[in-house]
Amino acid sequence: MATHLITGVAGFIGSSIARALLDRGEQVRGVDNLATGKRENIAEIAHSIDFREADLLDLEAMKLACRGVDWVFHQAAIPSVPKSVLDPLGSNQANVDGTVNLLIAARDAKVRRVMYAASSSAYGDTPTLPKHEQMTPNPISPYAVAKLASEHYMISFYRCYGLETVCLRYFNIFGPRQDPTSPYSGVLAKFITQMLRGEQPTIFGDGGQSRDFTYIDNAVSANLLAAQAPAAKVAGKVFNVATGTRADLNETFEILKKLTGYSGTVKHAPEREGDIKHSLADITLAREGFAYEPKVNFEEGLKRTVEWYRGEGKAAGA
Ligand code: UD2
Repeated sequence: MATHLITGVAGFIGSSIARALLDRGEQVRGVDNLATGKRENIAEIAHSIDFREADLLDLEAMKLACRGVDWVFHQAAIPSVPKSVLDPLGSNQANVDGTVNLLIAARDAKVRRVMYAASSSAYGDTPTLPKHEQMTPNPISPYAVAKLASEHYMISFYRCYGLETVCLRYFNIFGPRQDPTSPYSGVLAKFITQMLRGEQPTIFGDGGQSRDFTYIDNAVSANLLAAQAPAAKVAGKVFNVATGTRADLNETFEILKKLTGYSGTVKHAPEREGDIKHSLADITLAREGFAYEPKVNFEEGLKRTVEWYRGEGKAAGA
């Protein structure tokens, strides 16, 4: 049976991929240094996976983790624009040095394919919408630069060593288990939990900024499809993973008011450093490359996410 390695397995996206693979009866190994990942995300699957607490910066640990592995889903990262603005070195270490270590380990272990959690932030603030993969990247924040640098490493390892790599440029993934508790948490996880608690959320800027918010199930399915697609279609390539639609923060706040029952207002604070204004993906390449289709649209994704946080009592301030 094939073995799948997930880096960042205790994170929101990594743990979701793990559950999907287990549902298919696959064998899963996972590494996480628990810097941003949480054991509770893998609590109910802990007995079914080979979990190793390890840091990507530990090359020997990555070599051990890659031993006997066929597919790697590289989700481990410090995923935050503002955090990278405060600590560019830390962002680079986790998001670039860690990736290079993993790639060396995967190459030496003769892994069949590595799927990489790339980021829509690579496009930066270019005015053209939707963003398509042929556009010249224009990263703004250190985080965006680091995620883009790792894309280039992915492609380089395909070109130089023949290690099949696929870069999946995620567009603002959201859903159950996204950590709402850090000041750097994704906006939807923060807003939903705040509004469920009756607390006033803060919009940085005028709220006109828009995102191609993508429900987690879509990202999971993109990973599974990319792993199985013919190499000629995906290896050494970059694909947007999104829905091809966008919503701005003001309209999102209105939808969330209905879903959460929050009756208050929103407050405004200055725009964030390194922030980009609009983000929207062209998903044609992913459709052609591995038959990707967004399965869950934005509103349905919001509904499911609100219900999950409500059910988990996350809004109570975990
Ligand atoms: C970027 C990437 C995303 C992913 C993520 C890291 C883009 C377009 N997207 O997300 O794909 O890699 O980094 O996980 O670059 N905001 C508020 N109030 C809050 C929190 C956030 O107004 O309490 C705003 C924030 O200023 C921004 C928007 O909400 O304009 C989205 O912020 P985010 O941190 O959820 O994600 P973003 O777009 O930086």
